[in-house]
Amino acid sequence: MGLTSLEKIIALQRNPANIRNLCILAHVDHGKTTLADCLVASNGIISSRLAGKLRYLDSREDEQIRGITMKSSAISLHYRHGDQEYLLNLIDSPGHVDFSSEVSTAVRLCDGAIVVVDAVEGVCPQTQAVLRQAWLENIRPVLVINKIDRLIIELKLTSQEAYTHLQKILEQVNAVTGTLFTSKVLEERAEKEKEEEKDSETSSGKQVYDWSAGLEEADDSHLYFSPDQGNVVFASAMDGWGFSIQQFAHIYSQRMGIRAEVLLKSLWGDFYLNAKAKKIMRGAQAKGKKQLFVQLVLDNIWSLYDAVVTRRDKEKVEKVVTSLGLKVMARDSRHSDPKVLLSAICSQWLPVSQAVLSMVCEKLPSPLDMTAERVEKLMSVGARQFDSLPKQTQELKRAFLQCSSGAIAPAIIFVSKMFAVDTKALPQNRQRPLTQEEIAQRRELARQRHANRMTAEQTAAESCMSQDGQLTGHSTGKMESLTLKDSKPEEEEEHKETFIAFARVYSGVVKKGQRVFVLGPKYDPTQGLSMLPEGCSASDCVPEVPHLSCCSMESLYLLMGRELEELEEVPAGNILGIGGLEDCVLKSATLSTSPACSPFTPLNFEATPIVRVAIEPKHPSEMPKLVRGMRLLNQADPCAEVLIQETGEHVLVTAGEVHLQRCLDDLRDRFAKIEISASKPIIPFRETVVRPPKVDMVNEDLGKQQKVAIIHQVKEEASQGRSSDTLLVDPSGLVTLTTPNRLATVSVRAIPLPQEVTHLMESNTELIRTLEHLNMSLREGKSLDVSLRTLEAIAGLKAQLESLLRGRKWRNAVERIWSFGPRRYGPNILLNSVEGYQRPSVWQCLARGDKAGEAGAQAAVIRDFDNSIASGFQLATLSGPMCEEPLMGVCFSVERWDIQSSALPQHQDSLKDDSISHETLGDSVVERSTEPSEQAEGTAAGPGQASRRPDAASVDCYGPVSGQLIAAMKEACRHAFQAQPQRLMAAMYTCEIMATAEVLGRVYGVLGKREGRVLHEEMKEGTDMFIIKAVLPVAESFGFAEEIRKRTSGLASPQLVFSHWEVISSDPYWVPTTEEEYLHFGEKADSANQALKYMNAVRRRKGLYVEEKIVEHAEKQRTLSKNK
Ligand SMILES: Nc1nc2c(ncn2[C@@H]2O[C@H](COP(=O)(O)OP(=O)(O)OP(=O)(O)O)[C@@H](O)[C@H]2O)c(=O)[nH]1
Ligand SMILES: [Mg+2]
Repeated sequence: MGLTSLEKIIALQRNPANIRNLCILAHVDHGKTTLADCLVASNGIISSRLAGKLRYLDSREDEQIRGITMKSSAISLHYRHGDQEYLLNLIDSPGHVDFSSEVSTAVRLCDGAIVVVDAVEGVCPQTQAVLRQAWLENIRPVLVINKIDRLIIELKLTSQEAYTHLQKILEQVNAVTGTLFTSKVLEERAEKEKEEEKDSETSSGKQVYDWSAGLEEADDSHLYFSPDQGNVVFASAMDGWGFSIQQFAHIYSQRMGIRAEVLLKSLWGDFYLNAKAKKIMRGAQAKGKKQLFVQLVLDNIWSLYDAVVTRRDKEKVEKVVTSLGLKVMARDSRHSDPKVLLSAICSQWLPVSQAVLSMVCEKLPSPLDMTAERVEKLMSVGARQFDSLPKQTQELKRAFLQCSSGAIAPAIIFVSKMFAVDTKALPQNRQRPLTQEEIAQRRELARQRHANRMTAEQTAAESCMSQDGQLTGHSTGKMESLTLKDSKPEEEEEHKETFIAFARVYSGVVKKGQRVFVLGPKYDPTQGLSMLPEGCSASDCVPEVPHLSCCSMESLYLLMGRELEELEEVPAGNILGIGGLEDCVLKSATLSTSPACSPFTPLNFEATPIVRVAIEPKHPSEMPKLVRGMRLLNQADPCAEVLIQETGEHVLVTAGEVHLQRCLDDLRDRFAKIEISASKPIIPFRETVVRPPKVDMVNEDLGKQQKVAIIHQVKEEASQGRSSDTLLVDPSGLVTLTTPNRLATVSVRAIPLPQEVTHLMESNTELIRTLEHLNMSLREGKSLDVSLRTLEAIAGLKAQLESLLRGRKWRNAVERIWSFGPRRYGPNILLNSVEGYQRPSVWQCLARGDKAGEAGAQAAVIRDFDNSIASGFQLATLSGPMCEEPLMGVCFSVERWDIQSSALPQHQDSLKDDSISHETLGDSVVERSTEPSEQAEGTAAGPGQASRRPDAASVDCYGPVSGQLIAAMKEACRHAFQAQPQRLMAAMYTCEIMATAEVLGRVYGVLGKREGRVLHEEMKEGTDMFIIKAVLPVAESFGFAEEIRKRTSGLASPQLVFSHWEVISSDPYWVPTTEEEYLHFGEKADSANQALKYMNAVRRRKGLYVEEKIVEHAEKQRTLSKNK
């Protein structure tokens, strides 16, 4: 526990005004964990000599080996600032993109953040990402510019250059904040204007909007980082020093007799000291003078480094040490590494922990300062707005703001992740130091045991002597076997992992053993309140409410880095660990004693899990262990996904290569504890069609004959599989397919969607899903409960689609959209181009009032056949004909759809089976048999007819027609797809690589080899580093980071982030027609067809047919005669 006792921390927990919950955020390797070490050392938990080397919060073995943090971990520290004592709950987070979900879990529980920036590298992609995350969660950041020693030792900048450099870094960071702020102001303004517009819809008159007006009004000065605001610390965590300009202002105000406030304002900026006039003047740069910051601050540090590290000038060092009034131990000054002496001096002179922790106490908010805006954001889930929540729920806002630990305050807790610890490491199972009495007692017991054994041995020896000498061996053998047996259950015990919830109390006091409601993410307080008896609590026997369960918090812990301390109760405003929730919380949850509480908004995850591998145990019999292990892994990792595919494979989806490696290690060593084998990463592809290209692979003009050839191919394939008379392909690519029972015919055409449309649908999947839910409830005749905002968003999407789908081909297309797919929200469209077939639009929820009701009634009637077509489309888009991967960016337009008159006899057959119930429909059956032609003429589900025979239609859907229609629609889509030029789409990563000029060539080499494309390259100002931004196919990315690192001797290390899908330009079905083409692009040529290679790899993995030559070097067999 270090110097602070547990009692002290428990006492501090009760005073929320002096609590700071904060996390350390930065790009990878900018020194978060090193800084955390310095802060931890200030509490005596680790020795200050080891601070920066130990990386105490990286408690996993692989974190230590790889040197990167992989999970966020918390520690509680005590700090005395002025006359106040503070409790700091500090969370160290990982910087690697693969673990950005861990950052989200940390940020949610905090009120503030220390953003660390490397003084050499400046703002990096993850720096931007973490600033954005802090912004999205409304937490306040402070800045630490770290690794300033690198400017001195590595870059060898002068103090003046360093000042300019630091200024640039500040500008960069502020630019990111500025962008976030501006976008928010503009958004708010737009919203306000919209409301105003609505209010004054009738008041006519042209208005001119001044977009910048909002920006001018809004005060943003507190947002920016500036040393004179006191929210910036300059540091070198490794050498243990850090300062804010307050410290220097304080020192010099005494020494120079200038007021501290004046110094504070002028220490950072374009000011200089006029020694003669003893005045601080503006305009240092123009006059060529040294800025105050350089003269009074940086120069001191530079000369210290110069004396200690560069020149090793013993005398000067001694002079400095005595002038600063420090004490340096002899062993430090004699040490062969000058850095030891340096950190001994610096950590006394300008201890980094003091600078950082003072800033934290002064500048970061306490839990009491939580803003109403943040509370509303936390409490309003998805489309629901805070105002639309029930009144009791809205009242809870006060509880958040008060952060009260009173007896009546409802307990509100948020669990942001579950983490596993070894059961043996829990405090209740840990060996505690024994008291004197206990030691004496044990000694006595041991003595007795010893005496007993001695007597037993004596008697045994006596008996052995009388019989045979061998027997003794037998008896010890027996004992061994006994001890072996004894150790077995212990081993079992060892396997156990206990899950602890990483949580924060927002209101009330949580007590050990207390029962609370667990609110799932979909829990609706309105529903809960109406179903639960008033005033009921979690310990009562409550009726079943969807997404609500009860559980008790069996144990509470104080998180102390690698250790846990048991607590009896935790008041509001603190971060804690909760044991005993593993059965009711999967990854995150909201806990409360009040059922009125709404679940918190889900965490913002930046990373998309994309790398998937199939996993199986080395020994098939260990499958159950694997399944259990994967379940535990799923719970323990905020981002990893575990699924079982239809093929029966157990698949693990992770955010990247490093994350994958960690998950596999965890599975092997902790959760499953068996040997496992993982497949090669399964790379996702998408299939699409494109507009007929003008030139082919070898840049030759493509004539009409190519098109005909494609269609020919389709026909050929069709004739192999089925009788070709059910399939008709016309030269324009329209495919007409009849069901095998000849009852229905559909004609479908595949059209490539413009890229922007695909992008739009991709970025709006959530909205499309909501739209689909709305349509579903409309079809079921349920009432709508949507916020205005959602409706506006849907209308916006529709308008955007309309503006993108223009031209003759797309006339009125948006209105005619039938469905999205696959899974009803994917980036493909089914279009209703059937003449005379009216179906309710997917946008029907936008039409309010009576109209919607009418459409709903219609929809209920015709949904049966309509659904078959949509289902066929869903199936077709889920797995395409190229390699059974999902489709993307394809529009299927249904141009004709009829059900033949021959359907009728069949209908009657099926109807007869159930004659009694159908007698009641007498009318409609008669009508059918007397007017058989009607169905043949019209479309099956024309609204007119359907409304007349609602029940008959619903019977049909269970007959053979709908099933065959689904299959026929699916096949028709596949053929229509094949009738167009097909292409594969590859998932792409973007990566930003920083490299020095020397290794630039090698970086390009590796990128080129892996089909990467450089987007832009620029030189980072003030350094000799280049920043290269490139895109790289996911398929080529495995081992990329490793290769780059090796080839550049560790100077460049890229981070890959999934960005988008991209069409691979080569045609996988292209065949060479001339010898020359064969030589250049044939199977054995150097430039293999990339798309074909990918496609065949996927087909091979899925066990599909792959067209390839099996015999590679055929040679005619001949008898070699000896005499030749
Ligand atoms: N020169 C110098 N090196 C530093 C300083 N602080 C940290 N480092 C080094 O930078 C490397 C990364 O430090 P970490 O503290 O592990 O970085 P991190 O931000 O925690 O990295 P992740 O957790 O993986 O994102 C280590 O080798 C440190 O020794 C510093 O002030 N000066
Ligand atoms: Mg770290």
